[in-house]
Order: sequence, then structure tokens, then C-alpha cells
Amino acid sequence: MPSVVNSSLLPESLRDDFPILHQTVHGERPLVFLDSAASSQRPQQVIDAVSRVYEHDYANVHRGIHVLSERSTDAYEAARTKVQKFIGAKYDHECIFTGGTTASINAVARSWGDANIKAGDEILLNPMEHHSNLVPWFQLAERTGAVIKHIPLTDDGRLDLSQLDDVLTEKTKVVAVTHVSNTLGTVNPIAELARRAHAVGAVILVDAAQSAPHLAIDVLALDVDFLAFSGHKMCGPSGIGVLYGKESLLSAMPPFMGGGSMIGNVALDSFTPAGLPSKFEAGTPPIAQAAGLGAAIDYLSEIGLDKVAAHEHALVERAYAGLSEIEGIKILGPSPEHRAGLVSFVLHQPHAHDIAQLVDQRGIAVRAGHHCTQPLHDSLGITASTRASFYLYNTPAEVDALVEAIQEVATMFKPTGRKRRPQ
Ligand code: 7TS
Repeated sequence: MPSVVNSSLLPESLRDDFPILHQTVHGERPLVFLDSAASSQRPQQVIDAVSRVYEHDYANVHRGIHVLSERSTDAYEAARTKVQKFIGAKYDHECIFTGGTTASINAVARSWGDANIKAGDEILLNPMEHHSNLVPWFQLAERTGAVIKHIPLTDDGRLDLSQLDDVLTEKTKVVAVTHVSNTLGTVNPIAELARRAHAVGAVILVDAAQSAPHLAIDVLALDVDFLAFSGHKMCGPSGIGVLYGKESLLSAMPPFMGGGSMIGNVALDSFTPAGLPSKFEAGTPPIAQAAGLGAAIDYLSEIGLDKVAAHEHALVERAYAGLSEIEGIKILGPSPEHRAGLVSFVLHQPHAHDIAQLVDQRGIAVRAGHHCTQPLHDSLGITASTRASFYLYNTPAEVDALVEAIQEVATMFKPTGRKRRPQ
């Protein structure tokens, strides 16, 4: 189990749990991994849990009456109970295993959406959403004739709640919103949005891809109807995610995939669905991945999400302060008090992809591009940005290495003559 300290900053010894971090790249450059918002790394405890399933316990779940199937089934269902506790859900059958956040959101848009949305109904989104929380709703609108509306953003990249009454009305049937923006870092006020959505009779779906790994979540306290997140961003395996839904909503929804495991009974031309959660888990599920996700939840819970959040907050404050000093930089999104542990920015020059390549030569891994938030980048008048994202294993020294590298790149490309506007 990881060692824990009482201060807000986590101990550097925690890095020892992550074998992948202990390597040099491009010669003798120590790897500085600042791309956890895309996918995090995983500790030995998680790698061991996955290996243990394959080495010792693996069989298909919920079907074989033999010892390995029983062990696999126990591990799979134990992981579900861990997810339930992790997000504070009332019942474990409200936690459906999916392939990831994208799969979870698509499932709601397909199943709940097709059953509940009709022409003229409104779907409330906002420009900071990841494509995964936009496109499934656009597709639903295309299928049904529903209307897409957006909550406008403030200049500093927060939801402009002063304009919420204009777009959240009796016509609104669903509010789909990210908890934390993967580009701006903004932390959105989910409890307030849930209250306002419910007041007009709408349901709220929260994209927790960037919050579940970093902040303590309590779905009952937030009173959200649906919540979606991915294992691979929270120290767990790829190929598994979670869809949480309130029992009353999930029970009324039709299955979104048909096949084995999701049935109560099948005849030659008809079927009855199984109860929750099987109804939504057709086919062989991600068995070893579930055990890995359970181990990741144990790992994060042992450290404490509050400590993880405080650690990342200290890192992002340091990065924000350091990067702000660089001439010609434009940091996207709000001040550190309103953001989680990531920072995206543009320089006068060069392009984000070149920045990422130049810092990669120094061993620093960052992401460049539109980060699947093209409408947001369009609204900011840019095509791409560079993003550094932090997790529990990052250190202040790594933040300093980033700032120093970006400073060097900015100096290398300092515009001569007439001053240019940022990209
Ligand atoms: N929602 C948000 C807010 C995300 O950041 C991502 C992935 C997704 C949904 C989709 O998650 P998936 O696990 O289904 O792929 N975000 C990123 C990113 O920022 N860079 O790479 C993936």
C-alpha cells in the first residue's frame, strides 16, 4: 500500500509505485510525464491485480459453475462494489461497467435519449465539452429533431451561470456537462447545475472523465442522474469505464446492446431483459480490467482523493505562476482557484505541435492539439494548444522543468520586429 503524509503535498516516494516513470528517454533525459489527462500511468499494485487474474483466476464471469469462474465473478462484482463506494452510489447495481466514458455517454444518449427525447425538446450543452459529450447528443438531435442549446462561457473559461435562465427552460430535457474541462481545467459547479436542471424537470449527465481520478465524488450529494468515467485516467486499465445512473432511470431504460448476459429469457423471436446491472452488460465484459479498476480505486482511496486534489492544486498553482511569467504566452482558462490540475496554453510561436516536440526532446511529455475540444478552440480563435496535466506522481521539480523548457522554447522563437498576437 502507498505511504501517506498529512501535508497537502504527497511524498515523492509514491513514485516508486509506478515502474514506468523510472526511465530516461532521448538519451539520458529522465522522463517527465505530464500527459495524465489523456491517460494516466498505473502503479505496480494495479499491474499486479491484473496479472493475478490472468495468472490465477481467469475465466468468463457469471456463467461457469467451476472454481475459476466463481473467482473471476467474485473479483468482477467486488470491483463494482468498490466503484459504488468510490462515488457514493446508493446501490452497486447502479454502476454499469462499460468500455469507458465515451461508451457510457453514448449509452445514455442512445438508450435514455431515444426513449425520452422528441422533436422540439432541448439538449443543453456548453462549448467546453469534449467531443464525447457533444457528438452523441448531436446524433440524438439528428435522430429525434431535438434542439441543441449551449450555456455560454465567461471570458476566463467558466460557465456563465448569469445566462443560465435564458437557455435552461421547461423545454430542456437533459443537461450534459463536464465536471472538469480537459482543456481549460475549469471545475464546474455540478451540485448547482443539478439543482437548476431538476427545477425545470431535466436530467443531468456529468462527464467525470477528468474529475473522478482527481476529486472526491459523491453522486448523492451532487444529486446527479448519470455520471460517466474511464478507468485508464485513474490509475486503472484501459478498456473499462463506468456508467452510474439512478436506479429509477436505469430501470426504465431499454438495453442499448443485445446479446449474452443481458437477457432474462430468449425465445425464437423475442426476449426479456435481465435486471440491473446485467441488462446493460451484454457480452463478455472487461474482466481483468475490472479487477484492475478495483485495485486502482483501493490505491487512490488509501491515499485519499482530498490529498490527491490538494497535491495537484499546488502543482497547478506553481505551473500557472511560472508559465504566466513567460513573454507572449496565453494561458487558457481560469485562475488556479477555479481549476483542477492541468494547464493549456499557446505561445506567439511556435505551433503547439512543435512545442510538444521540442519539450519531448527534453524528456517532457505533454499533449498538443485541440484535445477533442474543437468547438472550444474555435471559439478562442485558435486551432491548437499545448497541455500539461498533473497527477499524484508529479513533483514540483517536474513543474519547474516544464516551465524552464517552455521558457527556452519561447526565447528560441521570440518574435523580432513587430509584435504578433498570440495564435
Ligand atoms: N470526456 C472528457 C472530459 C475527456 O477528457 C475524455 C478523454 C473523454 C470524455 C473520453 O474518454 P475516453 O476514455 O472514453 O476516451 N480526454 C482525452 C484527452 O484530454 N486527451 O486524450 C483523451
